[in-house]
This record gives sequence, structure tokens and C-alpha cells, in this order.
Amino acid sequence: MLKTLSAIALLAGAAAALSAPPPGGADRLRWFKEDKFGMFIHWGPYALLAGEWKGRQIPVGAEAEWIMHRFNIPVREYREIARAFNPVKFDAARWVALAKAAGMRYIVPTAKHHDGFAMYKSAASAYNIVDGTPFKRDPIKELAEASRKAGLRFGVYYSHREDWDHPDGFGNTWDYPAAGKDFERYLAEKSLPQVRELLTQYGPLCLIWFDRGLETPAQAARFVNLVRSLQPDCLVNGRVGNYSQDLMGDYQCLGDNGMPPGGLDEPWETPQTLNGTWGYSRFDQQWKSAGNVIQRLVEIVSKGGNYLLNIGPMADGTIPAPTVATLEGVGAWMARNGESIYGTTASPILEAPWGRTTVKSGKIYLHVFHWPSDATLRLHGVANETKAAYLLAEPVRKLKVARDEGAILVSVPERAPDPDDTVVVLEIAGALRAERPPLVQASDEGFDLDDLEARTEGGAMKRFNRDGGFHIAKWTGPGDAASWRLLVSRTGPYRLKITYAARAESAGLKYVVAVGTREISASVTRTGDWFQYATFDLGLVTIDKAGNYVVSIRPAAPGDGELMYFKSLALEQVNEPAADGAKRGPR
Ligand code: FHN
Repeated sequence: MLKTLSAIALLAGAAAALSAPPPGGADRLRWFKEDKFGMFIHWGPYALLAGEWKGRQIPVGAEAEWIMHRFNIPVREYREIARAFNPVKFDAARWVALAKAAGMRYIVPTAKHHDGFAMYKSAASAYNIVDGTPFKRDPIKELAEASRKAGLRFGVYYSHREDWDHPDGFGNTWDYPAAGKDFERYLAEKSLPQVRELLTQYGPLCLIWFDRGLETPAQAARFVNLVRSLQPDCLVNGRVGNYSQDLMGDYQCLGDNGMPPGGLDEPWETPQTLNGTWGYSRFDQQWKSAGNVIQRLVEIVSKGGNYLLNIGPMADGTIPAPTVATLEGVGAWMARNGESIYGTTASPILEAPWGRTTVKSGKIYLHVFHWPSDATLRLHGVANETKAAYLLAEPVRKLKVARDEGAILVSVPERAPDPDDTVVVLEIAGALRAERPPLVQASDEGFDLDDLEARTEGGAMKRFNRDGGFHIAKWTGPGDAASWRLLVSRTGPYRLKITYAARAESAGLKYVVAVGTREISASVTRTGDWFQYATFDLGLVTIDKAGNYVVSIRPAAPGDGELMYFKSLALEQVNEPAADGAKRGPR
């Protein structure tokens, strides 16, 4: 029999200590969650073209490393260009030193991008920088060694699906019509052997960054298994598999330059550009400032993610001057404020008018992007007692803290010490108790409850998939729940609707939706494959009294599998007579 949950108990629960659900993956993710900030490097023969081929230009904002594809440059001609690649100014130690000075903790250069050219000594394909250019050196080896020497972690990007040089690789249909391709042959001859080389020639890799996902789980599993068999501690990014299937690999990759609207509970990373391209373009001078990068870093980290920030070096091995200037600016800030980034977790505290927060045991870091004109910072929704407050850059000078109508007030200097982001540390007693304000009802509307405003508990996780977007999953028992606090102003009947995706193995699993003290039980209906969402009507629920309510959803009983990929619950106001929807299944 279902337990009745009282609204009061649930409200109290919403203010209870935040217990971060254990994210998937093993110990190998530990460094990833600690380090937060990495350098992506897109570098290859396309840098020689620098965004232009035979008078035709890649538009500013588009990807210069795609030039071969965009202009259908014949393989024979592109190979000629690649043969001239001679980056005499390449200095691995300088590149690594720049990353380190910026506060980056891991480095991920492109070992082979979609053009098929290997930036390392490959026995599987002579189309590589050592065997096919006057340079004859191996930049991947030099970067791996320089990284280790500097104490940075080293990983590689490898384009496992796309290859415009190999007749059977994905993407080049101007030289090799799709109909004649044998993709399996490409995997066997080049892609898998090259990944093996990378895993055996350069010492321990912190991760392999695959791109543009393989079609079938079986194909992707071959890459994951190869990595696991040769380097079990090496992470595999989420793009190893098909974007519209469930995560394969250790962590989820957002889309290029992607930013989730709210916090996520599973490990994730977003790759982002410094201008509008990954590979070097001499036309694209739309550089992000250090301040912009710092605020992005804070936003990503406050939502639980990692920032993989790209540089696109020039063909001679020089890093563009604006890139250096931005990274040095970021580094100066990180030298003072790195503590507020490394090892922090997704913050349950909502964005404030002055900026964002990152959290660590016993500390809340207030990242102030907009300095308060009355020199008072207001932090809402935190129930803990405060022990001390100070600027991270100046810990000895303590700031005055007070409470006013539930908000914590911190007295700060008149002027922002750091216009990009001044970090104020708030030391708190005990585990963080953060409470979101209730969702307030607009005059004649109901409520749309999704992952953004949800509070997850137990194993339930806010997740992301490039195809399906954001959802809540990983719930297998009644302790795994999502809840929302509502301030309802209009009484009467509401139609309750739920949107989710469920595969055949979840069909029939029971779940409970509670609206205050009212419980509605239902069972999961198969909707199709991963991320094929459907909406079900759970009937009418009557709200007799205006006021605070908690709405929650959880599995009714422990089960073997995942309940569902939950998208949203809707409470729609209706003008029909109330009929109790309790115990009604989906229709
Ligand atoms: O097509 C590539 C692109 O060139 C670049 O490598 C980015 C980096 O995330 N990934 C692909 C597009 O998603």
C-alpha cells in the first residue's frame, strides 16, 4: 500500500541537507570532477589554409577545420597542402606552460581530426605528420611529455567516425561516393588501429575524446572496450556513441559551446571555442575576453560541469596573440581564486542578481559579476549558520555578516575589487541546507514542472543527452525522487500530465506522483526507444486550498531497471467539475 506523504513533511524535506547522488562511473572520474578546466587544441593541416582556399573564405563564426569538406577539396589536393605542414615554431613546453598558467589541468589535442591526417607517428596510416611532412616530429609525443613534466594530465581527441581521407571513412562523398563505402573496413584498417596506437605509444592518457558518435552501440562498444582493455583508467567521453541513445562512455558531452539551463547531476563537460572556430582562421578575430571566459567557467562549474576551452594554433606553431592574452588574464584570476573552482560541486543555490555560487564542504563561494550598489550582498535560500565571510583574494580581512528576513547579508567594499568576478567566501556550519523559493503561479496558468526547478534525491539524476535534451533518470527505488515546491493561488481541478520516455524494459513499472497529500499511482507505458518522449494524462487532481504544496514523483517499489526518462509534469487548470484522478493509469 502506498504511504501517504504529507505536504508538511515534504516541505521540511525540501530544506533538508543536499545529498548529491553518486554519479555513474568509477573512481576514474575522480580527477575529472576535481580538475574542472582543460585545454582543447584543434591543430592540423587546415591551419595552413587559415580559413581560405583558392579565394573562397570560411565565413567568420563557421568552423575553419571543416574547410576540406566545405569546399570539397579533393583528397589529392588536400594531401599536397598537408605535405607542406612544417610548424617550425611549435614548442610543446610553451603551449603546456600557457595552459598551466591559465589554471587548466588537462590538455586534449586533436590526434586526428575529420581530415584524416594524424598529428603523430602512425603505423596504421602513413598520412601522418612524422612520415608525410618535412617537420618529421611527433607533436602528440612532445605534448604528452611536456604535460607530464608540468604536472598536467594528457588526453587526445580522435575522430573515430569521420575521415575525409580514407575511402571508407564517413563524410567524403565528393571523392568517394557513399554507395561504395565499407565503413567496417575503415574501422578495422584505420580507426581502431590508430586508437590502439594512441593508447600504447604515449603513456597513460587521462581521456580519449571521440567525436560525432558512431551509429550503433556495438560499434561504439568496440572503442570503449579497446580503451578499457589497454588503459582502464582512461576516461571515454560521451560522444563515443550515438547521440540519440543512452550515454556510452564515462561522462556526458554537451553540444559544441553548449550550456545547460540549470545544474546537472551526472559528470559532464562542454567544449567551447575562444572565437567562432576550432581550427585557426585568420579572418575570425571575434575573441572572447578573459572576463567572459572566467564567467563562463564559473557558470559551468556552478552547474556541475567541466570546461574544455579550445585554442586553434597557427600553422607555424604560434598560438594567436589574443588567445595568449585571454588565457593569461584567466590565469591571473585563477591564481587568486582557483580554490572556488577546483573540486567544487553543482550548486543547489539559484542564480542571484549579482552572480553565481560554487560550493564545497563547509563553504559557499559567491561569484560577484555585478557589484551591489549598496555594498551589501544578499544570499537567499540558505538555512545554515554562517561562521565567517571574506574575499577569497584577501582572507585575513573578515566581512560583516547579518540576517534579514531569511537572507544572509554580507557587507562588502564599496567598489568591486575584481570587475570580472570578485569571489566572496562564506564559511557555513554543517552540511549545506539550501532551499529553492516556491514556484509561484501566474494569474490563470498552471505549472510546468521540469528538471530545471526540480530537486533530486537519492539516485535520481538530472541528465543531458544531445538528442533528447535534459531529463531526470537513474531512479530505481522509492528513495530516488524529484520534487518541486509550489505556491498555488487558484483552487479547483487541475489536469495532471506527465511526459517521459521509456523503453520496453521499463513498461509496467509503478510510480507515484504526490500533489501535497494526494497520491496518484500509475504504471509506465513504453514510448519507444531512448529519448522518444510521450505525454500521458494522469487524470484530475483537486486543490481545495491555496498555499504551499510539494509535488513529487518517485518509483513505487524497488526495481531492477530505470523507471523512465522523465521530462516534465504539468498541472493544467481546467474548468470542468473535479473528478478525483487518484489510482488512474496513463491514458
Ligand atoms: O565537427 C567537429 C568540430 O570540427 C570540432 O572538432 C568540434 C569540437 O567539439 N566537434 C565537432 C562537431 O561537434
